[in-house]
Amino acid sequence: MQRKWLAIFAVLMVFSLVATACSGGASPAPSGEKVVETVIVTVEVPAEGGEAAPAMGANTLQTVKDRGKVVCGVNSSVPGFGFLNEDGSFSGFDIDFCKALAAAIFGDPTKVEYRPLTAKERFTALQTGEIDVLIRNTTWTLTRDTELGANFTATTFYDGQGFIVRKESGIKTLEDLNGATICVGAGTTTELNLADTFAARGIDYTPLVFETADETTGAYEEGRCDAYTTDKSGLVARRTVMANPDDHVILDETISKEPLGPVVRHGDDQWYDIVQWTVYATFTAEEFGITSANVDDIKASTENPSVKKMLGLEGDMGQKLGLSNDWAYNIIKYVGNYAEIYNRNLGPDTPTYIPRGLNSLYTDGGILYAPPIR
Ligand SMILES: N[C@@H](CCC(=O)N[C@@H](CS)C(=O)NCC(=O)O)C(=O)O
Repeated sequence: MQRKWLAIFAVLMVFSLVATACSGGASPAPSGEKVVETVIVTVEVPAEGGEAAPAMGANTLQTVKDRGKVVCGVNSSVPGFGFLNEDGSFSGFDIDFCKALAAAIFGDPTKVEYRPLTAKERFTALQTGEIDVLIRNTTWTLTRDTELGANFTATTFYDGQGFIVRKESGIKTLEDLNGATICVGAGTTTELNLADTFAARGIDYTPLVFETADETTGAYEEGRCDAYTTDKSGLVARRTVMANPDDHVILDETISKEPLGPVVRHGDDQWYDIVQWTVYATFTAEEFGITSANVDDIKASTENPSVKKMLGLEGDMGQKLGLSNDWAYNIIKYVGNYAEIYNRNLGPDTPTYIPRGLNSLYTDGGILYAPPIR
């Protein structure tokens, strides 16, 4: 049957209070006003009723293989997570999962094209097929999972929203922020949580909304805001690039759940599986004590059937994903297990140190739990 598809661009929800990126200006919202997330999404609808629309690039794996690289939508301004270095390279925790995916597919972690995206641009880029996967401190929510055509794979980092203030302000609690001006990024869960939480607690505030972290924290550092709010990981990260990091303190309170992880488009289950099991391979390698340093020795000597399956010595696990059977070996060899990825970017020896907390394996008191590779 011939099918016609009509692509319509819909501004799903419009938040009128967003600053323009170019001007860097921002217009305050009247406190208490309902805030909705700003996203532009492409929706495919059948011109004549009937079957469901095929997803953009429904065979993403083939597209990626033909192209010879994965196009990964990332952040470029959050040190430790997604950051564009002066030499033009990207680094961070999210970046390492782009590399892990490339290692799983190509046996080569460098086969990635990084596409820096603002919070507001990211879902459109995913929808239109501009990127294969979004790995950019993106929170899994019901609305994004449904109306935005996004599918969230395994959570790589359990986070929550916090606030940073100047130490000299003496602000210690959210209630101390009554009457404050608060800097926040557009197109984020952050804006929504801020509005909901402050309304529910009767705290009066004025948001100043910007499209990039540089603009948002810049305005905060200039003293235009009393506080800057984002995911706590983002607060730790962005404090490291402030002029005087020690002048700022992150408040204890966490106002939301922000499960962050890689996102793919609706409609390509195989690709979803590949991205999800790439993450799970890093958890499982940590659980088994397999690292980039010992993976070759373990592969040569192991008698453990679970390890054999994971490393491609039996069971054809990779083939079931559409990959080669050394997919997980390549992830571990070239990028490392979850602990290696975490410590490289967020460990005690980094400027962006964040204690593992919830992001420990379930065997260590955290909530990272991978289903069995078998
Ligand atoms: N996890 C939240 C927030 C993600 C987010 O984009 N946060 C901002 C904080 S200002 C950011 O990372 N901005 C970096 C940039 O666009 O330069 C979400 O998914 O909405």
